[in-house]
Amino acid sequence: MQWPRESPRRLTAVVSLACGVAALAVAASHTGGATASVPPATLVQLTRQPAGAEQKLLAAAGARLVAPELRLWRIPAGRAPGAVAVLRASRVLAFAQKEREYAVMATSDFSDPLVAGEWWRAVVGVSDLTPPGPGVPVALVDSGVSFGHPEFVGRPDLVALNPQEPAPIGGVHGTAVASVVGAPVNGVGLVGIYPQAVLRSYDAAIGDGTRLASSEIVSGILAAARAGKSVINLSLGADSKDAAIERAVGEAVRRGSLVVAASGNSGDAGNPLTYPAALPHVLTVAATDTAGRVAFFSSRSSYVDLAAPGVDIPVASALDDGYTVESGTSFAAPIVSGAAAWLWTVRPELDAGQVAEILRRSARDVEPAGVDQATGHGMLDLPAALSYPTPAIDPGEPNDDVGQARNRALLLTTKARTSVGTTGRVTTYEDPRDVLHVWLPAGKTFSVVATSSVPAGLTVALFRDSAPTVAGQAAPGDRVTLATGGGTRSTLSFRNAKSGRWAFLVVAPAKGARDVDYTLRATVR
Ligand SMILES: [Ca+2]
Ligand SMILES: [Ca+2]
Ligand SMILES: [Ca+2]
Ligand SMILES: [Ca+2]
Repeated sequence: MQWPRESPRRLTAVVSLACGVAALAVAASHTGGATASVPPATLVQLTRQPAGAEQKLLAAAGARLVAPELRLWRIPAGRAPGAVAVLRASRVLAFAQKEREYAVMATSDFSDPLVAGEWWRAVVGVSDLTPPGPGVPVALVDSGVSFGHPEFVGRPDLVALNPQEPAPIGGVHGTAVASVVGAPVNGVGLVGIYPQAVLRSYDAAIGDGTRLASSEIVSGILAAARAGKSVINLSLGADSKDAAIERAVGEAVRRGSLVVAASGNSGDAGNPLTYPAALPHVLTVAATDTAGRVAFFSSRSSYVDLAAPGVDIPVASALDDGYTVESGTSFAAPIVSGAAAWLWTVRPELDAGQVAEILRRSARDVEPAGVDQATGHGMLDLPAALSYPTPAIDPGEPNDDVGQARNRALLLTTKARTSVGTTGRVTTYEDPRDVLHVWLPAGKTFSVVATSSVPAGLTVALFRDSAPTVAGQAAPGDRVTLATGGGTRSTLSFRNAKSGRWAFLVVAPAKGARDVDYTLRATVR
Protein backbone atom coordinates (compact mmCIF):
# COMPACT_ATOMS: atom_id res chain seq x y z
CA MET A 1 0.00 0.00 0.00
CA GLN A 2 1.11 3.42 -0.43
CA TRP A 3 0.65 5.16 2.78
CA PRO A 4 -1.92 7.84 3.09
CA ARG A 5 -4.69 6.93 5.40
CA GLU A 6 -7.86 6.10 3.56
CA SER A 7 -6.41 3.27 1.52
CA PRO A 8 -7.82 -0.22 1.79
CA ARG A 9 -5.11 -2.49 3.06
CA ARG A 10 -3.93 -5.16 0.69
CA LEU A 11 -2.28 -8.28 1.91
CA THR A 12 -1.34 -9.68 -1.46
CA ALA A 13 1.65 -9.33 -3.69
CA VAL A 14 0.03 -6.23 -5.06
CA VAL A 15 0.95 -3.27 -2.97
CA SER A 16 -1.49 -0.42 -2.95
CA LEU A 17 -1.23 3.29 -2.70
CA ALA A 18 -3.84 5.83 -1.92
CA CYS A 19 -4.19 9.41 -0.97
CA GLY A 20 -6.00 11.18 1.76
CA VAL A 21 -7.95 14.18 0.65
CA ALA A 22 -8.97 17.53 2.16
CA ALA A 23 -8.30 20.23 -0.35
CA LEU A 24 -6.30 23.26 0.58
CA ALA A 25 -7.49 25.56 -2.15
CA VAL A 26 -4.69 27.67 -3.46
CA ALA A 27 -4.47 29.71 -6.60
CA ALA A 28 -1.13 28.93 -8.13
CA SER A 29 0.37 31.75 -10.12
CA HIS A 30 3.42 31.70 -12.29
CA THR A 31 6.24 34.10 -11.83
CA GLY A 32 7.50 36.24 -14.71
CA GLY A 33 9.78 35.04 -17.44
CA ALA A 34 13.55 34.99 -17.35
CA THR A 35 15.44 38.22 -17.90
CA ALA A 36 17.34 38.58 -21.17
CA SER A 37 20.91 37.43 -20.74
CA VAL A 38 23.78 39.95 -21.08
CA PRO A 39 27.18 38.65 -22.19
CA PRO A 40 29.46 38.58 -19.17
CA ALA A 41 32.40 40.90 -18.70
CA THR A 42 35.92 39.53 -18.24
CA LEU A 43 38.02 39.85 -15.09
CA VAL A 44 41.77 39.98 -15.60
CA GLN A 45 44.60 40.00 -13.11
CA LEU A 46 47.91 41.54 -14.19
CA THR A 47 51.29 40.32 -13.02
CA ARG A 48 52.59 43.87 -12.51
CA GLN A 49 51.41 47.45 -12.76
CA PRO A 50 50.45 48.19 -16.40
CA ALA A 51 52.94 50.17 -18.45
CA GLY A 52 51.84 53.22 -20.42
CA ALA A 53 50.74 51.34 -23.55
CA GLU A 54 48.86 48.82 -21.45
CA GLN A 55 47.11 51.58 -19.51
CA LYS A 56 45.97 53.12 -22.81
CA LEU A 57 44.73 49.72 -23.98
CA LEU A 58 42.73 49.20 -20.79
CA ALA A 59 41.26 52.67 -20.98
CA ALA A 60 40.30 52.18 -24.62
CA ALA A 61 38.58 48.89 -23.71
CA GLY A 62 36.54 50.65 -21.00
CA ALA A 63 38.24 48.61 -18.27
CA ARG A 64 37.70 49.43 -14.61
CA LEU A 65 40.21 48.73 -11.83
CA VAL A 66 38.29 46.55 -9.36
CA ALA A 67 41.01 45.85 -6.77
CA PRO A 68 44.30 47.80 -6.94
CA GLU A 69 46.08 45.50 -4.48
CA LEU A 70 45.28 42.55 -6.71
CA ARG A 71 45.79 44.44 -10.00
CA LEU A 72 42.38 43.09 -10.92
CA TRP A 73 40.51 44.74 -13.81
CA ARG A 74 37.04 44.30 -15.23
CA ILE A 75 36.77 44.62 -19.02
CA PRO A 76 33.30 44.92 -20.63
CA ALA A 77 32.29 42.03 -22.86
CA GLY A 78 32.69 43.58 -26.33
CA ARG A 79 36.30 44.75 -26.01
CA ALA A 80 37.59 42.00 -23.77
CA PRO A 81 38.85 39.39 -26.29
CA GLY A 82 41.13 41.83 -28.10
CA ALA A 83 42.46 43.42 -24.91
CA VAL A 84 43.08 40.01 -23.29
CA ALA A 85 45.02 38.87 -26.38
CA VAL A 86 47.30 41.89 -26.23
CA LEU A 87 47.87 41.58 -22.47
CA ARG A 88 48.66 37.89 -22.88
CA ALA A 89 51.15 38.64 -25.68
CA SER A 90 52.79 41.22 -23.40
CA ARG A 91 53.18 38.52 -20.73
CA VAL A 92 51.42 40.70 -18.18
CA LEU A 93 48.31 38.51 -17.80
CA ALA A 94 48.02 36.39 -14.64
CA PHE A 95 44.58 35.11 -15.53
CA ALA A 96 41.40 36.05 -17.33
CA GLN A 97 37.98 34.74 -16.44
CA LYS A 98 34.37 35.55 -17.17
CA GLU A 99 32.46 37.51 -14.56
CA ARG A 100 30.24 35.01 -12.74
CA GLU A 101 26.87 35.37 -11.08
CA TYR A 102 26.21 34.03 -7.62
CA ALA A 103 22.85 33.40 -6.06
CA VAL A 104 21.98 35.00 -2.77
CA MET A 105 21.99 32.53 0.08
CA ALA A 106 18.94 33.90 1.83
CA THR A 107 16.74 31.48 3.75
CA SER A 108 13.29 31.51 5.25
CA ASP A 109 12.08 34.31 3.03
CA PHE A 110 10.61 32.13 0.33
CA SER A 111 7.72 33.91 -1.28
CA ASP A 112 6.09 30.58 -2.08
CA PRO A 113 2.74 31.24 -0.44
CA LEU A 114 2.17 27.88 1.30
CA VAL A 115 5.47 27.77 3.16
CA ALA A 116 3.83 29.30 6.21
CA GLY A 117 1.66 26.19 6.47
CA GLU A 118 4.62 23.83 6.30
CA TRP A 119 4.72 23.40 10.06
CA TRP A 120 7.11 20.48 9.78
CA ARG A 121 9.99 22.69 8.60
CA ALA A 122 10.67 24.02 12.09
CA VAL A 123 10.24 20.58 13.68
CA VAL A 124 13.07 19.03 11.68
CA GLY A 125 15.21 22.14 11.92
CA VAL A 126 15.35 23.35 8.30
CA SER A 127 13.72 26.75 8.78
CA ASP A 128 17.03 28.49 9.36
CA LEU A 129 19.26 26.41 7.11
CA THR A 130 20.44 27.15 3.58
CA PRO A 131 19.77 24.11 1.43
CA PRO A 132 22.52 23.00 -0.94
CA GLY A 133 22.39 23.04 -4.73
CA PRO A 134 21.78 19.87 -6.72
CA GLY A 135 23.69 16.85 -5.45
CA VAL A 136 22.94 13.29 -4.43
CA PRO A 137 19.58 12.39 -6.06
CA VAL A 138 16.37 11.25 -4.41
CA ALA A 139 14.79 8.46 -6.44
CA LEU A 140 11.06 8.01 -5.96
CA VAL A 141 9.62 4.58 -6.68
CA ASP A 142 6.00 5.60 -6.54
CA SER A 143 3.05 6.36 -8.82
CA GLY A 144 4.91 8.81 -11.03
CA VAL A 145 5.19 12.58 -10.95
CA SER A 146 3.01 15.04 -12.84
CA PHE A 147 5.65 16.96 -14.76
CA GLY A 148 3.03 19.55 -15.71
CA HIS A 149 2.25 20.60 -12.15
CA PRO A 150 3.23 24.23 -11.43
CA GLU A 151 5.85 22.97 -8.96
CA PHE A 152 7.47 20.71 -11.56
CA VAL A 153 6.90 22.20 -14.99
CA GLY A 154 10.32 23.24 -16.25
CA ARG A 155 11.95 22.28 -12.95
CA PRO A 156 15.64 21.47 -13.43
CA ASP A 157 16.90 18.07 -12.29
CA LEU A 158 13.59 16.23 -12.50
CA VAL A 159 14.27 12.99 -14.34
CA ALA A 160 11.80 10.29 -15.38
CA LEU A 161 13.30 6.82 -15.02
CA ASN A 162 10.42 5.38 -17.08
CA PRO A 163 7.30 6.80 -18.77
CA GLN A 164 5.12 8.54 -16.20
CA GLU A 165 1.41 7.75 -16.21
CA PRO A 166 -0.29 11.07 -16.67
CA ALA A 167 -2.55 12.83 -14.21
CA PRO A 168 -5.29 12.95 -13.11
CA ILE A 169 -5.31 9.38 -11.78
CA GLY A 170 -1.76 8.13 -12.00
CA GLY A 171 0.79 10.31 -10.34
CA VAL A 172 -1.32 11.70 -7.51
CA HIS A 173 0.61 10.04 -4.73
CA GLY A 174 3.99 10.34 -6.47
CA THR A 175 3.48 14.03 -7.15
CA ALA A 176 2.60 14.66 -3.51
CA VAL A 177 5.66 12.75 -2.29
CA ALA A 178 7.91 14.52 -4.80
CA SER A 179 6.71 17.91 -3.59
CA VAL A 180 7.65 17.11 0.00
CA VAL A 181 11.19 16.29 -1.12
CA GLY A 182 11.81 18.89 -3.75
CA ALA A 183 9.13 21.47 -4.51
CA PRO A 184 11.33 24.33 -5.72
CA VAL A 185 11.61 27.91 -4.51
CA ASN A 186 9.67 29.38 -7.43
CA GLY A 187 7.19 31.77 -5.87
CA VAL A 188 4.48 29.15 -6.19
CA GLY A 189 2.92 26.85 -3.62
CA LEU A 190 5.28 24.90 -1.42
CA VAL A 191 8.94 24.46 -0.77
CA GLY A 192 10.24 20.90 -0.25
CA ILE A 193 12.85 20.01 2.33
CA TYR A 194 15.56 20.06 -0.36
CA PRO A 195 14.24 22.43 -3.02
CA GLN A 196 17.03 21.86 -5.56
CA ALA A 197 17.17 18.10 -5.04
CA VAL A 198 17.87 16.00 -8.09
CA LEU A 199 14.61 14.04 -8.36
CA ARG A 200 14.32 10.76 -10.22
CA SER A 201 10.87 9.26 -10.61
CA TYR A 202 9.96 5.68 -11.44
CA ASP A 203 6.25 5.17 -12.06
CA ALA A 204 5.52 1.74 -10.57
CA ALA A 205 1.72 2.10 -10.50
CA ILE A 206 -0.71 -0.05 -12.42
CA GLY A 207 -3.92 1.38 -13.82
CA ASP A 208 -5.49 3.79 -11.40
CA GLY A 209 -2.21 4.63 -9.75
CA THR A 210 -3.09 3.34 -6.30
CA ARG A 211 -1.67 -0.17 -6.56
CA LEU A 212 1.89 -1.22 -7.16
CA ALA A 213 2.97 -4.70 -8.27
CA SER A 214 6.07 -6.29 -6.74
CA SER A 215 7.65 -6.59 -10.18
CA GLU A 216 7.18 -2.89 -10.86
CA ILE A 217 8.61 -1.94 -7.47
CA VAL A 218 11.59 -4.21 -8.13
CA SER A 219 12.10 -2.63 -11.56
CA GLY A 220 11.91 0.81 -10.00
CA ILE A 221 14.38 0.07 -7.21
CA LEU A 222 16.82 -1.44 -9.69
CA ALA A 223 16.41 1.39 -12.20
CA ALA A 224 17.16 3.82 -9.40
CA ALA A 225 20.12 1.77 -8.17
CA ARG A 226 21.62 1.43 -11.65
CA ALA A 227 21.45 5.18 -12.20
CA GLY A 228 24.11 5.68 -9.52
CA LYS A 229 24.05 6.22 -5.78
CA SER A 230 20.90 7.91 -4.55
CA VAL A 231 18.42 7.95 -1.72
CA ILE A 232 15.60 5.64 -2.81
CA ASN A 233 12.28 6.62 -1.26
CA LEU A 234 9.66 3.90 -0.84
CA SER A 235 6.42 5.42 0.47
CA LEU A 236 4.68 2.09 0.03
CA GLY A 237 4.23 -1.20 1.78
CA ALA A 238 2.35 -4.43 2.38
CA ASP A 239 2.15 -6.72 5.37
CA SER A 240 3.79 -9.75 3.83
CA LYS A 241 7.46 -10.27 3.18
CA ASP A 242 8.37 -10.17 -0.49
CA ALA A 243 11.55 -11.97 -1.52
CA ALA A 244 11.73 -10.12 -4.85
CA ILE A 245 11.65 -6.71 -3.19
CA GLU A 246 14.05 -7.91 -0.51
CA ARG A 247 16.56 -8.90 -3.21
CA ALA A 248 16.10 -5.59 -5.00
CA VAL A 249 16.71 -3.65 -1.80
CA GLY A 250 19.82 -5.76 -1.19
CA GLU A 251 21.08 -4.97 -4.68
CA ALA A 252 20.45 -1.25 -4.20
CA VAL A 253 22.41 -1.37 -0.94
CA ARG A 254 25.21 -3.32 -2.64
CA ARG A 255 25.39 -0.63 -5.33
CA GLY A 256 25.76 2.07 -2.70
CA SER A 257 22.28 3.57 -2.42
CA LEU A 258 20.34 4.33 0.74
CA VAL A 259 16.82 2.89 0.91
CA VAL A 260 14.23 4.81 2.96
CA ALA A 261 10.75 3.43 3.61
CA ALA A 262 7.55 4.57 5.28
CA SER A 263 6.93 2.53 8.45
CA GLY A 264 3.30 1.86 7.48
CA ASN A 265 -0.15 3.14 8.41
CA SER A 266 -1.44 0.16 10.34
CA GLY A 267 -0.46 1.22 13.84
CA ASP A 268 -4.10 1.33 14.88
CA ALA A 269 -5.13 -1.67 12.76
CA GLY A 270 -3.39 -4.64 14.31
CA ASN A 271 0.04 -3.17 13.73
CA PRO A 272 1.35 -5.99 11.51
CA LEU A 273 4.96 -5.90 10.39
CA THR A 274 5.02 -4.10 7.07
CA TYR A 275 7.48 -4.44 4.22
CA PRO A 276 9.80 -3.11 2.89
CA ALA A 277 9.83 -1.11 6.16
CA ALA A 278 10.74 -4.24 8.15
CA LEU A 279 13.58 -5.37 5.89
CA PRO A 280 17.17 -5.07 7.11
CA HIS A 281 19.21 -2.15 5.74
CA VAL A 282 16.12 -0.01 5.26
CA LEU A 283 15.88 3.36 7.01
CA THR A 284 12.35 3.16 8.36
CA VAL A 285 10.39 6.33 9.08
CA ALA A 286 7.46 6.74 11.48
CA ALA A 287 5.07 9.72 11.42
CA THR A 288 4.34 12.36 14.05
CA ASP A 289 1.57 14.92 14.27
CA THR A 290 1.48 18.68 14.73
CA ALA A 291 1.63 18.26 18.51
CA GLY A 292 4.80 16.19 18.25
CA ARG A 293 3.07 12.96 19.17
CA VAL A 294 3.36 9.72 17.24
CA ALA A 295 0.54 9.59 14.70
CA PHE A 296 -2.08 7.07 15.78
CA PHE A 297 -1.79 5.26 12.43
CA SER A 298 2.00 5.10 12.34
CA SER A 299 3.12 1.45 12.39
CA ARG A 300 5.28 0.47 15.36
CA SER A 301 8.09 -2.05 15.23
CA SER A 302 11.71 -2.64 16.13
CA TYR A 303 12.55 -1.82 12.52
CA VAL A 304 11.59 1.85 12.93
CA ASP A 305 14.72 3.98 12.80
CA LEU A 306 13.43 7.50 13.28
CA ALA A 307 10.37 9.71 12.93
CA ALA A 308 9.40 12.76 10.92
CA PRO A 309 6.19 14.78 10.62
CA GLY A 310 3.47 12.93 8.69
CA VAL A 311 0.14 14.51 9.63
CA ASP A 312 -1.43 17.48 7.82
CA ILE A 313 1.47 17.87 5.43
CA PRO A 314 0.82 20.37 2.60
CA VAL A 315 1.56 18.67 -0.72
CA ALA A 316 1.19 19.25 -4.46
CA SER A 317 -1.92 17.69 -5.99
CA ALA A 318 -1.81 16.23 -9.48
CA LEU A 319 -5.61 16.18 -9.57
CA ASP A 320 -6.06 19.90 -10.12
CA ASP A 321 -2.49 21.16 -10.47
CA GLY A 322 -3.08 22.67 -7.05
CA TYR A 323 -2.35 21.73 -3.47
CA THR A 324 -3.86 19.67 -0.72
CA VAL A 325 -3.02 18.40 2.75
CA GLU A 326 -2.11 14.78 3.34
CA SER A 327 -1.38 12.48 6.26
CA GLY A 328 0.49 9.20 6.30
CA THR A 329 3.93 7.79 6.82
CA SER A 330 4.12 8.27 3.02
CA PHE A 331 4.85 11.92 3.72
CA ALA A 332 7.19 11.41 6.67
CA ALA A 333 9.53 9.21 4.60
CA PRO A 334 10.28 11.84 1.91
CA ILE A 335 11.17 14.39 4.59
CA VAL A 336 13.86 11.96 5.75
CA SER A 337 14.85 11.09 2.18
CA GLY A 338 15.34 14.75 1.33
CA ALA A 339 17.30 15.29 4.54
CA ALA A 340 19.48 12.27 3.75
CA ALA A 341 20.25 13.57 0.24
CA TRP A 342 21.05 17.01 1.67
CA LEU A 343 23.41 15.53 4.25
CA TRP A 344 25.05 13.29 1.65
CA THR A 345 25.46 16.19 -0.78
CA VAL A 346 27.33 18.34 1.71
CA ARG A 347 29.31 15.39 3.11
CA PRO A 348 30.00 13.37 -0.05
CA GLU A 349 32.72 11.28 1.59
CA LEU A 350 30.08 9.35 3.55
CA ASP A 351 28.73 6.04 2.32
CA ALA A 352 25.05 5.09 2.48
CA GLY A 353 25.43 3.21 5.76
CA GLN A 354 27.13 6.19 7.39
CA VAL A 355 24.37 8.54 6.20
CA ALA A 356 21.74 6.26 7.73
CA GLU A 357 23.72 5.89 10.95
CA ILE A 358 24.15 9.65 11.32
CA LEU A 359 20.42 10.26 10.81
CA ARG A 360 19.62 7.62 13.44
CA ARG A 361 22.14 8.74 16.03
CA SER A 362 21.50 12.46 15.61
CA ALA A 363 17.72 12.09 15.91
CA ARG A 364 16.17 14.00 18.84
CA ASP A 365 14.82 11.61 21.43
CA VAL A 366 11.09 11.95 21.98
CA GLU A 367 8.67 10.28 24.37
CA PRO A 368 9.05 7.60 25.53
CA ALA A 369 12.72 8.03 26.46
CA GLY A 370 15.29 5.99 24.59
CA VAL A 371 14.98 3.93 21.42
CA ASP A 372 11.39 2.73 21.09
CA GLN A 373 9.14 1.02 18.57
CA ALA A 374 7.08 4.11 17.77
CA THR A 375 9.83 6.53 16.79
CA GLY A 376 13.05 4.51 16.84
CA HIS A 377 15.85 6.88 17.77
CA GLY A 378 13.51 9.89 17.72
CA MET A 379 12.71 12.89 15.57
CA LEU A 380 14.77 13.77 12.51
CA ASP A 381 17.09 16.67 13.42
CA LEU A 382 18.84 17.88 10.28
CA PRO A 383 21.10 20.52 11.89
CA ALA A 384 22.34 17.89 14.35
CA ALA A 385 22.89 15.42 11.49
CA LEU A 386 24.87 17.89 9.42
CA SER A 387 27.44 18.33 12.17
CA TYR A 388 27.35 14.81 13.61
CA PRO A 389 30.72 13.01 13.78
CA THR A 390 31.38 10.48 11.05
CA PRO A 391 30.75 6.92 12.26
CA ALA A 392 33.15 4.09 11.41
CA ILE A 393 32.68 2.52 8.02
CA ASP A 394 30.79 -0.78 7.79
CA PRO A 395 32.04 -2.23 4.50
CA GLY A 396 30.57 -4.89 2.26
CA GLU A 397 26.86 -4.66 3.04
CA PRO A 398 24.66 -6.50 2.61
CA ASN A 399 26.62 -9.44 4.00
CA ASP A 400 24.08 -10.94 6.36
CA ASP A 401 24.39 -14.58 5.36
CA VAL A 402 26.73 -16.94 3.53
CA GLY A 403 25.06 -16.55 0.14
CA GLN A 404 25.84 -12.84 -0.01
CA ALA A 405 29.38 -13.35 1.28
CA ARG A 406 30.07 -16.22 -1.13
CA ASN A 407 28.66 -14.54 -4.22
CA ARG A 408 30.52 -11.34 -3.62
CA ALA A 409 33.82 -12.79 -2.45
CA LEU A 410 33.79 -10.77 0.75
CA LEU A 411 37.22 -11.92 1.82
CA LEU A 412 38.82 -11.06 5.10
CA THR A 413 41.89 -13.29 5.01
CA THR A 414 43.21 -15.14 1.94
CA LYS A 415 46.15 -17.39 1.15
CA ALA A 416 48.23 -14.29 0.55
CA ARG A 417 46.72 -11.99 3.16
CA THR A 418 47.13 -13.43 6.64
CA SER A 419 46.78 -10.38 8.87
CA VAL A 420 43.85 -8.05 8.33
CA GLY A 421 42.05 -5.42 10.38
CA THR A 422 38.63 -3.94 9.67
CA THR A 423 35.83 -1.96 11.26
CA GLY A 424 32.15 -2.81 11.10
CA ARG A 425 28.78 -2.48 12.70
CA VAL A 426 25.96 -4.88 13.47
CA THR A 427 22.50 -3.82 14.54
CA THR A 428 19.95 -6.36 15.72
CA TYR A 429 17.18 -5.37 13.31
CA GLU A 430 18.94 -3.45 10.55
CA ASP A 431 22.06 -5.53 10.06
CA PRO A 432 21.75 -8.79 12.01
CA ARG A 433 25.22 -10.14 11.16
CA ASP A 434 28.34 -9.61 9.12
CA VAL A 435 29.63 -12.67 7.27
CA LEU A 436 33.14 -12.73 5.84
CA HIS A 437 35.08 -15.42 4.04
CA VAL A 438 38.39 -16.38 5.67
CA TRP A 439 41.17 -18.75 4.57
CA LEU A 440 42.41 -21.32 7.06
CA PRO A 441 45.87 -22.55 6.03
CA ALA A 442 46.83 -26.17 6.78
CA GLY A 443 48.44 -26.70 10.16
CA LYS A 444 48.13 -23.04 11.19
CA THR A 445 46.14 -21.24 13.85
CA PHE A 446 43.61 -18.66 12.74
CA SER A 447 42.84 -16.01 15.39
CA VAL A 448 40.46 -13.09 15.65
CA VAL A 449 40.36 -10.35 18.25
CA ALA A 450 37.14 -8.32 18.12
CA THR A 451 36.56 -5.17 20.14
CA SER A 452 32.99 -3.95 20.55
CA SER A 453 31.63 -0.53 21.48
CA VAL A 454 29.50 -2.00 24.27
CA PRO A 455 30.49 -4.63 26.86
CA ALA A 456 29.70 -8.20 25.79
CA GLY A 457 28.23 -6.78 22.62
CA LEU A 458 29.37 -9.35 20.10
CA THR A 459 29.02 -12.99 19.17
CA VAL A 460 31.89 -14.06 16.92
CA ALA A 461 31.96 -17.53 15.39
CA LEU A 462 33.61 -19.57 12.68
CA PHE A 463 31.41 -21.70 10.37
CA ARG A 464 32.20 -24.33 7.77
CA ASP A 465 32.37 -23.12 4.20
CA SER A 466 29.68 -25.67 3.30
CA ALA A 467 27.12 -24.19 5.74
CA PRO A 468 23.94 -23.33 3.79
CA THR A 469 23.15 -20.57 6.28
CA VAL A 470 24.51 -19.04 9.47
CA ALA A 471 21.21 -17.40 10.43
CA GLY A 472 18.86 -18.70 13.12
CA GLN A 473 18.31 -22.10 11.48
CA ALA A 474 22.03 -22.88 11.18
CA ALA A 475 22.92 -26.50 11.97
CA PRO A 476 25.04 -26.76 15.14
CA GLY A 477 27.47 -29.04 13.28
CA ASP A 478 28.26 -26.25 10.83
CA ARG A 479 29.78 -24.13 13.56
CA VAL A 480 33.51 -24.75 13.90
CA THR A 481 34.18 -22.64 16.96
CA LEU A 482 32.93 -19.68 18.96
CA ALA A 483 34.76 -16.72 20.43
CA THR A 484 35.19 -16.30 24.14
CA GLY A 485 35.84 -13.27 26.25
CA GLY A 486 34.21 -10.67 28.41
CA GLY A 487 33.95 -6.91 28.52
CA THR A 488 34.40 -5.36 25.14
CA ARG A 489 36.92 -7.91 23.84
CA SER A 490 36.23 -11.29 22.25
CA THR A 491 38.89 -13.67 21.01
CA LEU A 492 38.51 -16.62 18.70
CA SER A 493 41.24 -19.11 17.94
CA PHE A 494 41.17 -22.18 15.71
CA ARG A 495 43.96 -24.52 14.67
CA ASN A 496 43.28 -26.10 11.29
CA ALA A 497 44.65 -29.65 11.44
CA LYS A 498 43.24 -30.45 7.98
CA SER A 499 44.33 -29.16 4.59
CA GLY A 500 43.84 -25.48 3.74
CA ARG A 501 40.19 -24.47 3.38
CA TRP A 502 37.76 -21.58 3.40
CA ALA A 503 35.43 -20.82 6.29
CA PHE A 504 32.97 -18.09 7.26
CA LEU A 505 33.63 -15.68 10.08
CA VAL A 506 30.34 -14.44 11.51
CA VAL A 507 29.96 -11.34 13.69
CA ALA A 508 26.57 -10.64 15.28
CA PRO A 509 25.18 -8.62 18.19
CA ALA A 510 25.16 -10.66 21.38
CA LYS A 511 21.84 -11.32 23.07
CA GLY A 512 20.67 -8.06 24.63
CA ALA A 513 22.94 -5.87 22.52
CA ARG A 514 21.42 -3.74 19.78
CA ASP A 515 23.78 -1.33 18.02
CA VAL A 516 27.38 -2.49 18.12
CA ASP A 517 30.37 -0.88 16.42
CA TYR A 518 33.39 -3.13 16.28
CA THR A 519 36.97 -3.39 15.18
CA LEU A 520 38.38 -6.73 14.27
CA ARG A 521 41.82 -8.14 13.57
CA ALA A 522 42.40 -11.55 12.06
CA THR A 523 45.83 -13.21 12.00
CA VAL A 524 47.26 -16.56 10.99
CA ARG A 525 50.25 -18.12 12.77
CA1 LIG B 1 7.34 26.19 -4.84
CA1 LIG C 1 14.74 -0.03 9.57
CA1 LIG D 1 27.66 -4.66 9.16
CA1 LIG E 1 25.74 -7.35 7.56
